[in-house]
Amino acid sequence: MRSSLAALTLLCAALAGSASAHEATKDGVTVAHPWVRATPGGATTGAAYLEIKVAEGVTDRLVSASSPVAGRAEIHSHTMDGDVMRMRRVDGLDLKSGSFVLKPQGNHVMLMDLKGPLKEGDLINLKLVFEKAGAIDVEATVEPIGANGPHGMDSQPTDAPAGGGEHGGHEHHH
Ligand SMILES: [Cu+2]
Repeated sequence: MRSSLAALTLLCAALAGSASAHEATKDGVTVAHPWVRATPGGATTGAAYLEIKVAEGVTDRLVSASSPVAGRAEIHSHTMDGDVMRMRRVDGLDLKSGSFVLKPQGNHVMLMDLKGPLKEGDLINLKLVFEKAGAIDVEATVEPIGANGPHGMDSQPTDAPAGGGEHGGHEHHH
């Protein structure tokens, strides 16, 4: 684990130092630090997380997402239903100036109908479509199963059982 975190840190430094699309800005909307969780073999869904930074005086709306690794992608939010965390599909996320972090236990992009497992250390393409800024393409890093943040930040183990099924084991509602 320690060596893989080091590798990710190196990877991140390499990405930051290159012209790769690990972070991309268009019309005042920046998509930063996109990452996904690695998936156990056989999983058909995964989740992508990222930060959206919106410049002063700009409003926009995230309306859809897609990735070549997934048959389709949906924007999901988390809500508490009593003690049960549920996620549900939303039509979009309204954005105004500031920082919006899509993260575990929060809003996320759900990757559905995965064409294969997401492997730690890989990079996957992720396209986010905004109402005004249009499509922004980035490369998301694949972080370990159960990671809580990109590049080993905040990656202390969660309460979820090891390999706890797809997507943290909470219930899916559609
Ligand atoms: Cu979800």
